[in-house]
Amino acid sequence: GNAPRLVVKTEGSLYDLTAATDQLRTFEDLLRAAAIAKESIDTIADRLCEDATVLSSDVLDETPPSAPVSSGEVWAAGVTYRISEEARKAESGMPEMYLDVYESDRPEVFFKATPSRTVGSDESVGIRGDSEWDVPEPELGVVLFEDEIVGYTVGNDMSSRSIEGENPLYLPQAKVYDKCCSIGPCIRSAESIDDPHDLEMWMTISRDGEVLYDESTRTNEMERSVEELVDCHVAHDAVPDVSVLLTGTSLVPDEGFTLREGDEVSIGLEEIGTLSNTVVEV
Ligand code: DO4
Ligand code: MG
Repeated sequence: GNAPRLVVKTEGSLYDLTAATDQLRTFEDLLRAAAIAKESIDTIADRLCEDATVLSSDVLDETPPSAPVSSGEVWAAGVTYRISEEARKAESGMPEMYLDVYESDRPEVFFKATPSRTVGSDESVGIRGDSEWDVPEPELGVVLFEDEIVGYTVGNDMSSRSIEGENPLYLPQAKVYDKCCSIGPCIRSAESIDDPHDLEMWMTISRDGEVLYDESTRTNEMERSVEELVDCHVAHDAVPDVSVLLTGTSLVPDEGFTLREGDEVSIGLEEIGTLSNTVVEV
């Protein structure tokens, strides 16, 4: 049916935790159960897997997972990779402000999306009908619970470069609109990732079966650490218990490229997974 189920993927198997205990239907439920038990999410999930139903690995192909965080807010950091700083300077009428933010102590952190504007893997992401130049932004997503990093996910900070380029004060319109954000396909627990600052990241964009963009990079190209971005995100602001912070785009298609309805965007992050979305005009 449409009721959410919580699934844990280990190296070998897939487990349905909702079958083990009807209390756990979302990732947020798992976070709260771990907090009450004063255990890590890995420890509690490992224990629950002993009583959980084992699922066939085909289940996730037949029923793609929805966005793995369904409450709270998504925020995003910007201009954290040199490639993003250069792209922004090129598109903007006010280029110097982007160099300032790349180099200054205070990073750029902005509000990105509510759950109502966020989609999961295999759902559609939006481009605005009043925008002429649109790109996906592949980003490492940090998942926070009560201001602590509990996991990582893959994010797509869909952006209108024409609207942002026209005037920086239009940034909220370039960034926040229907289906502007995608996260998924899963959350990888923080304790199971060796180093979030050294992961390969790649993106492909296909149109009518033809690959138009295919590039990769590593998160070690990021100018800032995830801890530094999180500290800035939660300072002086009571962010919701559960929130996702995207950490800035690491790949930017060439200037001549804009997304069109029907394009397929896939963003992969080593050790986490691949987030795939089809583009729709909103
Ligand atoms: O400064 C505008 C947004 C930057 C951004 O989203 C990024 O660098 O990823
Ligand atoms: Mg971005």
